[in-house]
Amino acid sequence: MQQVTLNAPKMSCGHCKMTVESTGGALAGVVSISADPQTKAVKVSYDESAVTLEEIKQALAAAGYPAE
Ligand SMILES: [Cu+2]
Repeated sequence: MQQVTLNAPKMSCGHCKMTVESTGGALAGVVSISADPQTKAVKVSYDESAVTLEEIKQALAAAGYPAE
């Protein structure tokens, strides 16, 4: 299990939070995802044998929230 905190500066409200969390949560291998539009932090726990950090970042970017 890997745990990372990404920074997604385009999040600004609760709707952004829901979009980020549902996008990340839809990926196989993502165990938990918690986004905070105030701090712009996205905490992700994932199974590195099922999904890569790059795939998570790509999915978030495709949803409009690039994260590093
Ligand atoms: Cu928003």
